[in-house]
Parts: sequence; C-alpha cells; structure tokens
Amino acid sequence: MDCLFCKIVEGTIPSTKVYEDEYVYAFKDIQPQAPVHLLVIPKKHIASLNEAEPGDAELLGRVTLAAQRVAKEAGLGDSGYRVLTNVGKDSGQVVFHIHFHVLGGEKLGALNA
Ligand code: IU
Repeated sequence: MDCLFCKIVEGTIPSTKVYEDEYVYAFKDIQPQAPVHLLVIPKKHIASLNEAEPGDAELLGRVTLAAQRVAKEAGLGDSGYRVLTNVGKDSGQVVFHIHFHVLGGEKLGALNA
C-alpha cells in the first residue's frame, strides 16, 4: 500500500520516534505547529476516523493512551495539551492514515483559528 505513515512504521521513511509498542507508533511532526507537535498512529492502516470500525475500539484506546503517555513524557502533563485528528477534506487531512496530533508547549489558539 502506498501510505506514507505505513512506510514510517516500517522504517522505509525515516522519522524521529518518540514511542513504539506492538500496536502504536509515535513520532515528531516534520512541520511542527507548536513547540511540541507529535503524531500518534496505529500501526494498522486505517485511513481516518471515518473508516474506523467497532473492532478498532481497543486499538484506538491504545492510541489515545499512547498520546497521553508521549504528552507527559514531553513535559506537558501539568500545562496541558491538545489531541486532535483531522477527518477528510474539510478538516485539511492530508495523510490518509489515521493520526492523532499532540500539540503543546505554549498557550494554544482557539480550535478553529
Ligand atoms: P493532517 O492531519 O493530515 O493534515 O496532518 C498531517 C501531518 O503529517 C502534518 O502535520 C505534516 O506536517 C505531517 N507530516 C509528517 O510529519 N511527516 C511527513 O513525512 C509528512 C507529513 I508528508
């Protein structure tokens, strides 16, 4: 499958990894929108939240908890942070492998800014 994030998981495209387990991979965004900007993804290819199925519930729970983990490890546990996933064209999603942005390290702007 020609998916950039699948290739990052496989290691054929380099990334700066911050966390990995059997199900989840997390790395630094190459164009950070905040002092801390990480991406947390399931290793399984799911195009977006729109394509997630009931059987993905546990996996998405793992991804969410990994987002908490990398945020805390980046020092954001007390200051707070934002976790978001873009879904489809109106959101601006450009990579169609579901990913959760973890943003923080400064006071973040309004959600739809
Ligand atoms: P989006 O939610 O699909 O819009 O976000 C995709 C993100 O993937 C975006 O923040 C890019 O900077 C980031 N990214 C990356 O980290 N490494 C890459 O090789 C590519 C995009 I292409």
